[in-house]
Amino acid sequence: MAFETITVETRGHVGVITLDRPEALNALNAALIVELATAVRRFDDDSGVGSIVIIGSEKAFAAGADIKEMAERTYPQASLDDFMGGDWLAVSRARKPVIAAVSGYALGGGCELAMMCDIILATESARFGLPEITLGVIPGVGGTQRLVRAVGKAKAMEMILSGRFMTAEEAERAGLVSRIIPDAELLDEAVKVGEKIADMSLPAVILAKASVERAFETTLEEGLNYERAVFYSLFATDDQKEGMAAFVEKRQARFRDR
Ligand code: DAK
Repeated sequence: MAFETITVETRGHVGVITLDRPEALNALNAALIVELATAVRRFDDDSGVGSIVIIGSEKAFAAGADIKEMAERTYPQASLDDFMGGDWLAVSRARKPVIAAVSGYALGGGCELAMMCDIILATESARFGLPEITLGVIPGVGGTQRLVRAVGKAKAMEMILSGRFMTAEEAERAGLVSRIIPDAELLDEAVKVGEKIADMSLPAVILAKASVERAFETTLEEGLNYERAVFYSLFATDDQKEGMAAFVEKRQARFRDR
């Protein structure tokens, strides 16, 4: 499938998806969401890929869902069509780690897309916001739930109720952003992080991600039980033997994802 709204490449063992609608600040229209979901699922299924990077342009990661496309929707249409269905959820359902590399605007659905990713790296120019309230609606694809978990109630409420944007520096301080990266190095650094992850044992990576996600879904006791069960299960992998033997033998581990 040839893509029209994104570009896709593989760098080493990292799948890189670039959102590519510069004329609309990468506004997420239906075509882009379908293509993004297709590319994410493809990388998730590709045994040569260990992690995925999603990046936009210097000016915008994504300025939200496409307002021009959404403007004429009616309530029955929005609810009956399931509003683009499961494709919006593809990133949050990826089993492999997904890194958002954010420069410029990450607004509305763009901010929600970044928050579906597992790690957000950002440049100083990054601006995060959920301005849906200024359009007479509210965030619709995770914003009210994920932002509060990432930055706490006070900041989430202010941003969602007033539409205020957060700078990269504030977002890093608040815990939304993992690190701030110089503009020119954003993609290379994101790929470097992705490559580092891809070098690890994939079963361990997938289960580590699933365990962290559990922390948001369950009680501490249940989460600890889940973590312990996963920890024990990894002793059934060859990669556990290799990882620990490599440490003892003072050499680099070579994981084979089994
Ligand atoms: N949609 C469509 N076009 C957009 C856009 C958007 N979100 N954002 C920017 N553009 C277009 C502009 O219309 C303009 O196009 P032309 O007029 O040149 O044709 C071009 O991109 C450049 O934008 P500006 O001229 O406005 O550029 P500025 O630098 O002056 O301003 C800005 C940049 C990002 C501050 C501004 O463009 C802006 O405020 N954009 C809208 C931000 C926003 O409100 N985003 C939230 C949208 S609501 C769901 C899934 C998703 C969602 C909900 C539910 N389900 C699956 C249930 C998500 C909803 C949203 O994201």
